[in-house]
Amino acid sequence: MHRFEYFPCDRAQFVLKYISANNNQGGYHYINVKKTWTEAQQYCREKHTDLATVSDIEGLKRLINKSPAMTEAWIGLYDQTNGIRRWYWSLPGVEFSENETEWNSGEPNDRNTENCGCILKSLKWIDLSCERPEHFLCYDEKFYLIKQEKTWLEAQSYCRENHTDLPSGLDQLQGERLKNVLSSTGGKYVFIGLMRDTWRWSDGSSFSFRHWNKDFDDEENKTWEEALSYCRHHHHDLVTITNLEEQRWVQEKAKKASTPFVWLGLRFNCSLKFWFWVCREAVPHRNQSSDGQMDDCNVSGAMEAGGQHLWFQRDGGEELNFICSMSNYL
Ligand SMILES: [Ca+2]
Repeated sequence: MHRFEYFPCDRAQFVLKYISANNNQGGYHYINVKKTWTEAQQYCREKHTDLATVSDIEGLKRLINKSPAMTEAWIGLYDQTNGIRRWYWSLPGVEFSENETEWNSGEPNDRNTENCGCILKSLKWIDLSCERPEHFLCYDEKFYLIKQEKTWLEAQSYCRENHTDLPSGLDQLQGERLKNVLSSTGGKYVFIGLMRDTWRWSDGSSFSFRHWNKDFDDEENKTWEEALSYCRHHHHDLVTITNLEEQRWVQEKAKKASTPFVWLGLRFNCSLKFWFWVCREAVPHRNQSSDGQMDDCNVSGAMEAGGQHLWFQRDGGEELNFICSMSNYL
């Protein structure tokens, strides 16, 4: 039963659960307690080994099987605050080595942040923006040149679903066979399994395994007002929910969010003290309510990405994923 209600923000703080790994047994232990990431890390280090490290897709499956009740849970992956980036190969088990690289001259030059790698016909590598859609190579014993433009993350998913992975390591990325495959690129850049990021595992292991949700990315995090404006510009509006069918549609989308909540087109009028759904015909404007009174609060409604997908009151300045409605009926 999906109740239409909201809770104050302080009840929504710790919706995440966490998993700790026992490295001796190579297993995972699902802890059904709500804590912040730092508290969870401390707990795991005291009572087990550390927060869970996931080294490959098989490990991910074991982790998920071990915690059937889980909707979302902390793992040991964290973004370093000082942001030192490090190169990785996409294929689990292949370690990146500075001594085994084939950078083109002047590369990697990191122009406007270039965290992914491409290969040229000459078999030399360049760094390139991960968001820039390019053709790409997949590998499983042989090469597959995929002439579809995808971002690096999309390319990685494609290769993992259809082959093994993006080609990784100098051993794979050399030889006449590769040269022959690349001869038909028409001079386009081709993504390979090279990426760098600032993420690290809590237990210090250097696994390159990442499994980011690609339906939402950082660029999709917006304040409520930015989200409203984005949806109105690119789609129809921020999503509204007026019946159970719409709730179900939105909660399926929300499950894929990278933030714990997703913005809905739900707004609170602070001076008149009521919630309302925004619609294009009645444009709400913060700081000015319908009777002209100043309205200095910035409170909007968001659905929790996991759990029962209840709605919560959130500060509109928070940067969250959001869901746009595509047409008039949603
Ligand atoms: Ca470059």
